[in-house]
Amino acid sequence: MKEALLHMLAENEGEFVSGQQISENLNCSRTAIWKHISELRKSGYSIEAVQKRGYRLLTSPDLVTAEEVSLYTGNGTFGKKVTYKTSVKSTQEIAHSLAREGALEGSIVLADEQTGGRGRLGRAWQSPSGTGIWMSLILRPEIPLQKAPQLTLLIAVAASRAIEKVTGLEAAIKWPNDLLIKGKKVAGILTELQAEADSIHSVIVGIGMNVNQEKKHFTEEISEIATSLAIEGGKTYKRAEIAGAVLQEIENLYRSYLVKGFAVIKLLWEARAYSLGKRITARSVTGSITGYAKGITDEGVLLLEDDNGEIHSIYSADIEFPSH
Ligand code: BTX
Repeated sequence: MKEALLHMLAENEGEFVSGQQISENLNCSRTAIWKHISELRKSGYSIEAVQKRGYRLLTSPDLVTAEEVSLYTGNGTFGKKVTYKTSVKSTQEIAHSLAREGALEGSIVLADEQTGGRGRLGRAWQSPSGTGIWMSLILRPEIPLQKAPQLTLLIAVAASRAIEKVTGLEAAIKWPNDLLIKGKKVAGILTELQAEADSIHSVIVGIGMNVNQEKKHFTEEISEIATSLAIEGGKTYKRAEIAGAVLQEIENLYRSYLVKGFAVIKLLWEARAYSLGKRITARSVTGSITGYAKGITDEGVLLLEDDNGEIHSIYSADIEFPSH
């Protein structure tokens, strides 16, 4: 009800919507409307109320609540079911238990702050409050287990396209899971599976995107390697708008992927790839190899040619750019 009310006000932004119109459309009493208006005001919405004219939305806060995100998900089904928390350890943890309880594909978990946000290999992901998008999305693709890495690449393409659509900024993809603007990390993707034998129950896709941080918000450890959309764009953005665009882009690419396969995604990925053709070092638990990044396979595996001309298939690694 609160969500529907906000939709009505947002659709008529700057215009008054009468109490009668609202109560007819939403089938509720004037008292109920007033209660929801008060709640929205408490969450930071500035809503003018004028007798005989009705209500008018003046400004909205930068929130990633279910109500806000639903304003930007269009006709898509991804992001229609939102679990929003002000502060959590990690949205991945919540999404994992929702997935085990049978949550539908496209359900998301969003938090304003994560106190134990995680990256790959147990690394930490800094997720301060009110600054970024910390989101986990539940997917249930009917694909063989070995194709799961393709999803990380699909999500990276979708997130990069969403950034470009909303901000005009170009974010390049560093294999497999980083988005970079001018060589600095603006977003990271963490793909985790719930699987048995070789069948996938669900894929929990974690997306962390730095939106409105200023340089001072980053700790010393990452201040030289991290950036945000606000730093690069020179202005702040509505996080819900970007989250909505990310979900719409993911859903479009994902639907096409399920029908047509990885070929189109591969082309889109290569067009945005940062590391292709460059000399790189792929570092993993089993050691490191230096050479030229030649491309990705149809499975989403990185091909690296070492100095002896031997081609290596890299399934999982961190990519570094050696200085010589
Ligand atoms: P990653 O392992 O590739 O990157 C982690 C590394 O990135 C850290 O070791 C640090 O150097 C750097 N880093 C940490 N925080 C930031 C930041 N805010 N901006 C830029 N660089 C940073 C990348 O893992 C995958 C991250 C996924 C995060 C999402 S947020 C929603 C979901 N919940 C959760 O706990 N994780 C995911």
